[in-house]
Amino acid sequence: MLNILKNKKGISPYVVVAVIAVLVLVVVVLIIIQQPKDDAVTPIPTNSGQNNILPLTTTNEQQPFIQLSAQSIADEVVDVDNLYTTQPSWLVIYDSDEGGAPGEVLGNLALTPGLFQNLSVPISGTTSTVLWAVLHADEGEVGKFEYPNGTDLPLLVNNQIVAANFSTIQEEKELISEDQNNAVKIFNITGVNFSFSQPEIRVKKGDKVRIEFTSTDGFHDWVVDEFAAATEKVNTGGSTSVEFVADKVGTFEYYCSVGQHRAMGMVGKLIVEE
Ligand SMILES: [Cu+2]
Repeated sequence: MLNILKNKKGISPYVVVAVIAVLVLVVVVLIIIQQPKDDAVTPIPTNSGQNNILPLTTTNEQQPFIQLSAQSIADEVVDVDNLYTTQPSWLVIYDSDEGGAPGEVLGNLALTPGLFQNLSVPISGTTSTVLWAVLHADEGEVGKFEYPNGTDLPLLVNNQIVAANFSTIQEEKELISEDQNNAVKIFNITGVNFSFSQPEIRVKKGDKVRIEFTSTDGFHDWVVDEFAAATEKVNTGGSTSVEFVADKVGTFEYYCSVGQHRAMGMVGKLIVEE
């Protein structure tokens, strides 16, 4: 054995044996580390589209509960983070009524007893900013939602319904278009003796407008009376700017207020469209 291990360079066979022993030890230690611990938490499966049921081991003493987060309901689905129930049940999603309490039923999902994570409940569309999730009993014919006419009433625990409300988040699309509406429309206009580089500019009602004005020849400014907007007067090479909200529809004259420049034709049209 030792003769086989002995290599041509004459390294001591004892060194070779020691190295092999160390390697074996390292492998054994690695295998031990890889062993799952008995007390490790069983991971909750999170595959979407499936309602995941966990065995009722540690939660038998627990009361039913519902946990959900603020979410978009643009896809007409309510996602429930965690839910626990002790009997055949319905998870019922309610719109909120005028007083903010559960109102119209928007959707439901049948549940067996158990602890669930990442439930998805299809609902009909609503524009409400607050919705409710309420646990109902599944009595009578199991799997048939017998409510409000029937037996499947809200589950009572200590004389209280098991419910959670949550906020709905506006669609991203709407938020983006709002941002666009709030964006500043910038126009670069230059002035010379005696005209502006742009005879007209067009914006939409409600637009925030910024005029970046530069004089390339002479002493000028840019003024529109109807929006009380006026830049400073600047000399050749100077730049200035003014910002205003075009909150009126119509055609308005902008002009240079220096001397007789307006009368000499240093004007333009600001057109605000609906
Ligand atoms: Cu001028």
